[in-house]
Amino acid sequence: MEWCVSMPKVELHAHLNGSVRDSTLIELARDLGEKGIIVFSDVENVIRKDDRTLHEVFKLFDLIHILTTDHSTVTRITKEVIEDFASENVVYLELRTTPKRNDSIGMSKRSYMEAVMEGLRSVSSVDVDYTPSGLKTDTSNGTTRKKIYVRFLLSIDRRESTEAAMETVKLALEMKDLGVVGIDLSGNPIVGNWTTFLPALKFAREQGLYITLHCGEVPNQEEIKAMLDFSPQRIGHACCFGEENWRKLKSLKIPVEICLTSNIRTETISSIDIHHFADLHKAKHPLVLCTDDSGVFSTSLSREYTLASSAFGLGKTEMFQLAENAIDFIFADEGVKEDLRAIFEVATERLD
Ligand code: 6MZ
Repeated sequence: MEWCVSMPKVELHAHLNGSVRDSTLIELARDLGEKGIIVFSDVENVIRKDDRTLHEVFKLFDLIHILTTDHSTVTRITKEVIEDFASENVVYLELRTTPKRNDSIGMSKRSYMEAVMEGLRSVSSVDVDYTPSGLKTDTSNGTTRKKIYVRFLLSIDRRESTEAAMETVKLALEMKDLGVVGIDLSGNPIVGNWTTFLPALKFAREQGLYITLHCGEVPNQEEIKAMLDFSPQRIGHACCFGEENWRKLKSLKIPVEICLTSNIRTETISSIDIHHFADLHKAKHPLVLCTDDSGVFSTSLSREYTLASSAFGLGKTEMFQLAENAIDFIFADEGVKEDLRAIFEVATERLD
C-alpha cells in the first residue's frame, strides 16, 4: 500500500460530493442537527454505514447534498478533496461535480461553480495548476513544492431536463479558461432516458468540450449501444455489457474509467475475481483505475491500485505502467501531458 501511495497517480473519475471526508460530513450533520434541521443520530448512522446497494447510494447522495449545498461548504469540500488527493500523490486530478441551483439560498449553477473555484484557490498544502494557460495558485515563496494539476468536468444528473443540461454545458464553455475541460453524464442509471441529454451533449462536443458518460452500470443494452455509437472520449464503469456491446467497446477502443471498490460495494459486480478489469487489462484495452466516490466507499486511489495488485496479480512495473498510461486519456492539453510524462520519468528512477 505504501508503495502505491508514493507512486504518482492520475485520477479521472472522482465526484466531488462523493469524495467528502466522513469527518466533515459528521461535523456538518452535527451543525444541522443543532439547528434542528435534521436528526443527527439518524444521519450519523447512514453516513457510517459501510455496504450500500446502488439504489441506497443515490439516497445517500441526496442526504450529502442537504449537508453540503451552500456556497461556503462547497468551497470547503472542494479544498479538502483536492488536498486529500494531492496528499496521496495524485499529480493530475479531473474532478467532476453537478452544478446545482437552489433558489431558496440564492444559489445558481454559476454561483455553485464559483464556490468550487474559490475552494480550489484556497488550497494551501500544495500548488495547483488549474488553467490551460498555466495559471496557478502558488504560496511557495520561491521554494519547490508539491504540485497537482486540477481540471473540472461538469456533470449532468440524469434527473435533469434538456434545458438544465444545456445550461450546464453553456456554463462549462464560459468556464473553459478556468480549467473546465468537459462534461460527464451521471446520476442514478435507472432514472431518465439518456436521449434527453443528447442535444446538450452534441452541442458540448461541437463546441470542443470532452465527453465522458456513465455507461453500463445497469444492464440496459440498448442504451449502452447508443452511448458507444455516440463515441464519447471516455466512459465510466462498463459493468453490465452484453457480448455484442463488449465486442463493440473493444473495437472502438474507448478508454474505460474503472472503479473497483465502487462496483463491488454497490454489488454492480458480484465479486472482484470476475471484474471486467482483468479481461480489459489482458486485452490491452485503454483503461484507468479511479475512485468514483472515495468518501462514500471509504477508499483512495492508492487503495484502488493496491486492490488491483492483489486481486489481479499486478507487479510494481505493471501498476506504474497503468498509472502512466492514464496520461493518454486525460482531457487537458498536450503541454500538461508532457509535464506529467516528465513527472513519471523522474519517478521511474525511484521504482524499486
Ligand atoms: C452514477 C454517480 C455515481 O456531482 O454532487 N454519482 N452517478 N453512478 C455512480 N456510481 C456509484 N457516484 C456519484 O457528486 C455526487 C453526484 O455524482 C453522481 C450522482 O449524480 C451524485 O448525486 P456531485 O459533486
